[in-house]
Amino acid sequence: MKKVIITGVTGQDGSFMADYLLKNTEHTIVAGIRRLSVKNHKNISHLMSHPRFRLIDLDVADQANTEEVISKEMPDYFINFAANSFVGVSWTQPVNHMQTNAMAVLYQLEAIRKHCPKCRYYNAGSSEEFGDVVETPQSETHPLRPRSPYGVSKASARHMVKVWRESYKLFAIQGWLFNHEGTRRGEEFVTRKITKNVARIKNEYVNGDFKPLELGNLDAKRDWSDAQDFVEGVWLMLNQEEPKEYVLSSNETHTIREFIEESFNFAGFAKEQCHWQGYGLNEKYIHEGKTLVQINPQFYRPAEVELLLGDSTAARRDLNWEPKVDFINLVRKMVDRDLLEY
Ligand code: G4F
Repeated sequence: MKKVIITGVTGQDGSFMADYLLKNTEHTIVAGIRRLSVKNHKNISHLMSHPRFRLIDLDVADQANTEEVISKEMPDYFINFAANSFVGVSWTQPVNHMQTNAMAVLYQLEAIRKHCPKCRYYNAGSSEEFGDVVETPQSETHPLRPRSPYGVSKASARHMVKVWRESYKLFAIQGWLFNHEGTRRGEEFVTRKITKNVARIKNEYVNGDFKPLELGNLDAKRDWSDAQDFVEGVWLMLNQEEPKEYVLSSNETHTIREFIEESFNFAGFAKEQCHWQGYGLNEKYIHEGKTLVQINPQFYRPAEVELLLGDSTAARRDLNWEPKVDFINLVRKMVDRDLLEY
């Protein structure tokens, strides 16, 4: 029986990874949790009494705490999903992003090098590292051209992982994960913000009095997948013979506008009965004379990654991995859940 430390286990990816490993392996999961005065255990409440699941205090931004945990636990795997993952806030909290997303990785690599160099290490990388892209689709060979402090923090971590892997022969990798969503997605990310608000509007619409959903740039294109498919890809990446890094993506791209249309469509606001009206800041999505969506300039970013489209050919070939849920089914799954829970 092996031991896997997962950080960020209360978040979407960490909790899905814990579910996946408890179901598909015999390993013990040691889940690192940052101490908070108000607990945010919703995504792991179903695991609390599992005999192979244990919580420990771990603040990844604290070097002493990180080294103590790693030297005491001596894990076989360390999966770092703890991060500030919301790109939009990284302009107002850039230092915090560097500390949590980059310096924390350095603390982990150093502790693993000193105390358990056989431990297999995964850090969450991002397609945001590709930034203002110069080739489409983006594969493992695309240059790093980040457009946000978040992207810079992830690109910095990538360089550290590479240097520690090559200098100390660690099994340390950082995949490039394109956008991945699901029913545990945080409500500030655009997909969940849309599906939550679609559920709200669907319920309030009958009274005729509802506040439209407010968004920023509707023309950005993203390559969206299901987060549950991605945790499997990460685990396959961690269990190859040699430490190689891969892109995980759906290999399809869609605009925010398409995500909106499909979400409202599933909730009963048929695409054929809705239309877009106006341009730029005045653009609106209308159903029978009522505004469902409007623009709020506050949700625009100082710099935007306009287009992400992944090429995960290498992961599909070498890891025998492929996503099971496509764009339409991802939208349907998220809308269905939010309608049910509203
Ligand atoms: O959902 P988002 O906030 O995700 P973003 O910025 O693509 O980042 C996500 O994916 C990355 C992988 O590519 C991860 F590394 C990262 O941690 C995170 O999971 O925004 C998606 C797009 C952006 O272009 C944004 O400008 O949606 C646009 N958008 C338009 N209106 C909005 C809004 N985004 C948010 N969050 N809120 C809006 O109102």
